[in-house]
Amino acid sequence: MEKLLLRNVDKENSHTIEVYLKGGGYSALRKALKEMSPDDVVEEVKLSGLRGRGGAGFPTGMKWEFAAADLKEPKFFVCNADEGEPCTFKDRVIIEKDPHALIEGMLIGAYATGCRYGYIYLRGEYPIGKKILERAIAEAYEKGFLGENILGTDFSFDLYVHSGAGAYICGEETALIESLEGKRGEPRIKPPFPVNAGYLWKPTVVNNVETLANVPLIIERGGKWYSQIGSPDCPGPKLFPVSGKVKRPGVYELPMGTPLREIIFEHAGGIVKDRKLKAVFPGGASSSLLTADEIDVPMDFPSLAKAGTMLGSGAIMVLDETDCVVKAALRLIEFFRHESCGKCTPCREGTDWLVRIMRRIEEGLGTEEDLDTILSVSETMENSFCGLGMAAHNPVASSVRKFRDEFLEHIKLGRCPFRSG
Ligand code: L3W
Ligand code: SF4
Repeated sequence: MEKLLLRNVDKENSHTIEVYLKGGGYSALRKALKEMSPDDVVEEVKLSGLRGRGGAGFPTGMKWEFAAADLKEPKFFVCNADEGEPCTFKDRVIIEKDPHALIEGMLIGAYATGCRYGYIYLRGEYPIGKKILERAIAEAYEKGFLGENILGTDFSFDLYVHSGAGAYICGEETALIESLEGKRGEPRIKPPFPVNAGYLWKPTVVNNVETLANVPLIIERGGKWYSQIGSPDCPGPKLFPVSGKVKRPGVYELPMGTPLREIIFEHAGGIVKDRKLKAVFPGGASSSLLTADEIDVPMDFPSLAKAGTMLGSGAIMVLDETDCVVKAALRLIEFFRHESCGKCTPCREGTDWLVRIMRRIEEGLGTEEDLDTILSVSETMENSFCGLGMAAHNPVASSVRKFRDEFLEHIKLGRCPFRSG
C-alpha cells in the first residue's frame, strides 16, 4: 500500500517546513481556505468516514459538525498529543517526523469549525517532540500559515504547545481540558461534551494526533477516495505500533481492517526465535487479550468489538509461549493503579484490589476464590466515572477468563511456573 500517513517520515529533515512544502504540504489548507466553505470541509470529512484514532473511534466529521453548529465564542481546537498508554508510540512518529501534517490538519479543522485558538496538549515525557513542534509552529507563523488573516483570508488562528506533567489521565479529553485550565487533571462528567462546553466552558474540538494527520489527505484527494481505503465501516490508513515478542517491532501503516495475523506474522516478522504465539493485547494496554487462535480478526473498531475486545489506540502487544500471562496482566494493572486519578471509588479501589490479588497469585500465594473476586471487582469497575476505570480491568479479567489454567497452576505450584526453582 502507498504510504500516506508515513509518506514524509523517511525524508531527510522531514520535520522542517521546507521539506513539507516541497512534498506538496499546506496545499490542502490552501484548497480549503480558497475553494471550500467551512461546511464543505465538514461534509468532505464526513464523506471520508474518518473515525477518531485516539481510542474511541468517534466520527470526526460529526464531531466537527457539532462544534461548527455551536456559535458561542471564542472556540478552541485542541490536539490530544498526550500519548501515554503503555506500548502506544504511533503519535510520536508524526509529532517528531511530520509535525507540519499535524499543524495543517489542525488549521483545516479550526477553519471548518470556526475555532480561533489552538493548543497541542503534549505528553510531558516527549521533550524532543516539544522542541520540534515549537520550531514547526514558528516556521508556520513565518510563512503566514498561522496568525492573522491566513493566506490573505478572514481566517485567523493562533497555536500553542502545552506540555503535560506526566499523568496518563490527562489523555482523557475532559481531564486534559481541566489540566489546560491550570487545574488538577480529573475528568468532568459528560455530557456536556467538549464540543459544546470544553476549555473555559467554550466549544472545544479535541482530536488525536493521528486523526488530524489524516485531514490534509482527505481535503487533497477527497473524502470519497479516502472512504475506499480499508474497512467500509471504518476506512482509512491506520498506524499500528507493534511491540513485545515479535522479530521486527515498530510502527506499521496499513489499511484499517488488516488482519491481526498478517500484522504479526508478515509485517512484524513473526515471533522471536520462532517460538509459539501465546496471546496478544490487540488495542493497547486496556484491551482484552486474544489467544493465538483468535487472531484472524480484522483490525478495525467494529470487528474487534465483535471479538470481545477493542481497537483502542491500535497498539499491538505480543506475548510468546515463554511469557507469563499473570505477570503481564499484573504489570498492566499496576500501571492503571498508579495512573488512576482517585476521583471515583470503583476505579481507585478496584485497581488497588486487582493489583493486590494479582500480586498474591503471581507470588504463588493466591487461592481459586481469588479468580472469582477478580471477575467481580472487574464488573464493578465497569461503573467507573471515566474510560480509564471502565477499561483498566480488561487485561486482567480477560486473562483470567482465557488462561484460567495458568492462574490455577500458579496457585497449585505456589510459584510462577515460568520462573525456575
Ligand atoms: C459530541 C456526543 N461529542 C461522544 C466525543 C467525545 C470524545 C469522542 C469519544 O475514550 C477511549 C477509551 C479508552 N456529542 C458525543 C461526542 N463524543 N459522544 O467522541 O468519546 P468517548 O467518551 O466514547 O471516549 P473517550 O473518553 O474519548 C477514549 C481508549 O480510548 N484508550 C485510550 C488510549 C490511549 C491513547 C494514547 O495514549 N494515545 O490513545 C485505549 O484503548 O479506553 O475507550 O471526543 O467528546 N453525543
Ligand atoms: Fe479517575 Fe479512574 Fe474514576 Fe476515571 S475512572 S475518574 S481515572 S478514578
